[in-house]
Amino acid sequence: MITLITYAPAFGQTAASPFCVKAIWLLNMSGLEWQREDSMDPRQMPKQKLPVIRLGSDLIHDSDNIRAYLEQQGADFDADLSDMEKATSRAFIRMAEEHLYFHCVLQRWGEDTIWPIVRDQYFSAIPKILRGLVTNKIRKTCLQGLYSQGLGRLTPEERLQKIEPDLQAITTRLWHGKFLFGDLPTAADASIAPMLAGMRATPGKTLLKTRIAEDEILCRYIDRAEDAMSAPRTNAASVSLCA
Ligand SMILES: N[C@@H](CCC(=O)N[C@@H](CS)C(=O)NCC(=O)O)C(=O)O
Repeated sequence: MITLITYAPAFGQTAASPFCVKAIWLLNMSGLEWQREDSMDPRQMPKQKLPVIRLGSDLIHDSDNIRAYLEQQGADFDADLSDMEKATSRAFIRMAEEHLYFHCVLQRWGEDTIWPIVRDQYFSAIPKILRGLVTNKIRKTCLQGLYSQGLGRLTPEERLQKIEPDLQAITTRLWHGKFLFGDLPTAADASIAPMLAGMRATPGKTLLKTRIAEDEILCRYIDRAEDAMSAPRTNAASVSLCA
């Protein structure tokens, strides 16, 4: 049995991290049997990050490696896609995970009015009296990383300007179907939709959250993706997905 080690649910999302939501959705789409184990502490994990799957004594880290493992087991998330679409799908996944993700992190960790709410949700296991001290260090390291990456140097207004063409690209694809590549969810949806959902679910009020929450096309897409991928597929459904 596959065990997914994932962050716990947060802010109405099935997991605090969009990468964990991606792994959950891929597992559900695969039709394989799996169970979840929640953790808020990735320090014992191979790269000190989640998600990870456990198979007996083996640990597979990184949602992309988890996808590859599920594909080795017979899942085909992009069965109906042409080679050209698969190439575009790969670029969309990178856009989600190497760009949209950092907007999501900055929205939660970088904005002084939002951070205390996020901190108390993520780090509730740390006694309140120590929480500020311990988490200030973690927050500082996170924000230093985003400063080096570059996005952390931008104001929320500048960040919104930077993400806008990505949101437009997603919207353009959605003119052609319910999901990014037609009427069935594919691997790209399991990466893009959790990022957008995470932005919309972030507590408080931010420019980015408002941008997503007021966009009817994106909101309907997030809801559709959650409906389609939140529940495990029966074998019959997964066979047709993987056919
Ligand atoms: N490339 C990895 C990214 C996973 C990732 O960044 N996980 C974050 C949460 S969203 C994490 O566990 N961070 C812990 C840390 O950096 O200390 C994947 O696709 O699984």
